[in-house]
Amino acid sequence: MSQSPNAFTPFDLITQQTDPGNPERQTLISILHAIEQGGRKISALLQRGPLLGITGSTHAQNIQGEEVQAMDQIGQETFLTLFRQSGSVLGVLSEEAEHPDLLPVTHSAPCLVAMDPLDGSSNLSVNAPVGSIFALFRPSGHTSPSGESLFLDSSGNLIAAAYLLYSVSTTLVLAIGTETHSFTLDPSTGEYLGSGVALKFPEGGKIYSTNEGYLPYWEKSLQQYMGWIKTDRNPAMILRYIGALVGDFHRNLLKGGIYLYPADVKNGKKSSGKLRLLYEAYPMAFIARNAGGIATDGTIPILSIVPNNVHQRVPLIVGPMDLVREFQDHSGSPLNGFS
Ligand code: P6P
Repeated sequence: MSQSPNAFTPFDLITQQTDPGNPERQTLISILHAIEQGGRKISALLQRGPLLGITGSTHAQNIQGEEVQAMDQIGQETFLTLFRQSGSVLGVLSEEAEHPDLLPVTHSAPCLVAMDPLDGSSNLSVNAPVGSIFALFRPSGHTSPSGESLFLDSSGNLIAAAYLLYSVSTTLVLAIGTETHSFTLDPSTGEYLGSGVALKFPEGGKIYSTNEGYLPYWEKSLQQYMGWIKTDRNPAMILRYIGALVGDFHRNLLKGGIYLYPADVKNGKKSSGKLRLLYEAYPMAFIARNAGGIATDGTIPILSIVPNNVHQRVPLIVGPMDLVREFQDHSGSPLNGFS
């Protein structure tokens, strides 16, 4: 129970969206405690990041071939330790680790967690927003020879998603059941407090978020869409791009905007995109769906994509239904038949 009697907390949302007899309720509460605690620790560290010398690069590379920032490792160790201590997490798949970590559990209905512990960490050196992203899966129950097969078998059982946004304030967005809610960390009490009103994308937004530096490598239909939104569309759209998915997504969720990280085509070869399906695209798609939006890979809904490897990359188009439908219509694959 919150110290603020009228406050709505993430635990209230879990209680509202799960049945009392569901053993997963306690699991979700336990995992949420871990996410909240990790958010408090990382938020406090980032307030003093430059003074602690933790906003730079380690000059090492992760499994993705990307330069590892010091805070990537701190985020990885922080959340992995907290999930291990929770006794409610059967395994953790992370952007920062090649293989999933399988953990000892004490709860009767543990979950799997896929995470990007510190998304957009290259922003840290310039004091720009970063985030942590989580997808929670119900284990399939099949006997799995490896952590990878456990996650691939369970990828269809996404039951909750969340992100932490470390910016002017620290925000926790949690999607479970049919709702998505936002909570703000009060550093003086350590509580995450929300309004109790579910988030819904505003219709009629005019923000687009993408790295237009790659425009020359995009498919012609996409280049035409990018031209149309700035000229013939009424009103013309405006560009806002933070360079961290969580920051761009959160602004678009509140103001009405579309985020696009499409595949590019170089030397006639189409890439798979940059963002990872299980711990970036899936959670954002789940959060967006509960807020009246949708995520696609440019052709099909993200949530209908079955992964073939745990670090699989996909193109990501995500935002309110009206803007994603408009994108699909103007890039040659209308948004028909999407539930
Ligand atoms: P680019 C951060 O590295 C990230 O994965 C997302 O958070 C962000 O939206 C995107 O990549 C930024 O990529 O190529 O524009 O720097």
